[in-house]
Amino acid sequence: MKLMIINGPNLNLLGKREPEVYGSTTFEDYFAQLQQKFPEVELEYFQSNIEGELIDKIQEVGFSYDGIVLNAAAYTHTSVGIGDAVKGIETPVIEVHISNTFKREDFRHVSYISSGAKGVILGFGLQSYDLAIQSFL
Ligand code: CA2
Repeated sequence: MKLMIINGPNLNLLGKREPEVYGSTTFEDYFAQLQQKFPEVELEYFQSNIEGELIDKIQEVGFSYDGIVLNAAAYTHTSVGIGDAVKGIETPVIEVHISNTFKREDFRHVSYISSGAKGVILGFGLQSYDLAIQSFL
């Protein structure tokens, strides 16, 4: 089972800024915990602040990996390009969000990813990623 976690813009700041919204754990530390928790899964992680790089990665893994766990962050609410990429690949995508975007500003209630995703998990903190991985097992 080969899964790729893809994180979008500013998620490299996790654990370093706004801990009241996003918690105080860095994604690198959390990723190490996930690798320990799911030793049977070949788990990889990619983060970029650049829309085109996220699309390139989705296309690169989207015909060979068993699953993608995608937090497109702010691009979730703006990017037709990432939404199209998710629809254009074969690998199933689970959309995840750390926060419950429906409890937040109206612009976060729109997702260009959800209609192409296999499922959506949001609002469980970093555990949203854990739940998304479990959904593939
Ligand atoms: O809740 C989520 O996972 C989001 O995808 C996070 C995005 C936000 O734009 C989405 O609406 C919901 C923001 C990620 C920014 O992460 C930061 C982490 C620490 C400090 C500052 C930003």
